Amino acid sequence: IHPDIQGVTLIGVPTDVGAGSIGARMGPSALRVAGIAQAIRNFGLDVRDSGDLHGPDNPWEPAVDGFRHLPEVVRWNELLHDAVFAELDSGRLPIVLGGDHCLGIGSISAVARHCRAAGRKLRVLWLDAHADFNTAALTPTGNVHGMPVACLCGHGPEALTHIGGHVPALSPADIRQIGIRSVDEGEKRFVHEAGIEVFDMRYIDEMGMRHTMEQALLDLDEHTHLHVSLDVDFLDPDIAPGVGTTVRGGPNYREAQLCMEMIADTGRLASLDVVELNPALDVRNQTAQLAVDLIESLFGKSTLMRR
Ligand code: B3U
Ligand code: MN
Ligand code: MN
Repeated sequence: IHPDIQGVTLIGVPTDVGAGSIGARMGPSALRVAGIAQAIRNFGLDVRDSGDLHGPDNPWEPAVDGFRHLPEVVRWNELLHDAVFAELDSGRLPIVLGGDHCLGIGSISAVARHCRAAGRKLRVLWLDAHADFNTAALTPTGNVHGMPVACLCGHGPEALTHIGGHVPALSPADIRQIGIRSVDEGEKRFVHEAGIEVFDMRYIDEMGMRHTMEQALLDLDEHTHLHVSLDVDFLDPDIAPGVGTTVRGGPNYREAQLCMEMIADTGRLASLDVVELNPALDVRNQTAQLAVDLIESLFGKSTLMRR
């Protein structure tokens, strides 16, 4: 992790207002039950669990003007923005325990605001089966968990794009997407138009995870804040069934572990989202346990014999 980090704060965000199925609201509990706090404490870090944020219920209504539950999505993300910004401000590494991936908007807009104020460069690794670059016009579902990257890049309703006080919160040049294998047609065109660097599964299959991560982590320096947004559907559903939108053909355990180890080796991790875990679809909490296992690698657990 980043050398300036004073400690780690867990922020539970029990909601699925941006998702197409309910259950991700139980994600924070499942990650706690899988032992996330102790796993990070074992590295000698000061870990504080700040509990869960309290926001609106999921009204489970159809989309209005291309968005499902927009007022509720806005409220949760405003709350999360403030919580993440406060932790970064006190020198701590926030871990967002989602909740669905619409929460990337509040989390990363706070990270971007912090970096702007602190004069840090920002690199966002978006680990996901999906590009999450839809807009109201492009979305086939209206689910805002398919839109956070677009919102962060300034394409979305003002109530979401301006949460961090600066529009756009992110430049496409700050983002690297890894593991992508399910992108809607219009969304694909828009991702290319925006110029986001995407390491899709075809790339990973042909080039390997090592080369992929070397590319995604190029040009980090001592001033870089590295944010990881881990959508659990990044992982192959054979090892991670507990997500609402599984897509086969994802990274296996060894690839995912190497991905996390190479991020750890940079020593630049400064914030993290763990989202889309849906315990209602899981088997014996194995997906939460896997997420915790991979987070241990992300924090520096090494299987290396040498050194
Ligand atoms: N692209 C589809 C599916 C989707 C995106 N993110 C998730 N699912 N988790 C959509 O609804 O926008
Ligand atoms: Mn996804
Ligand atoms: Mn996602």
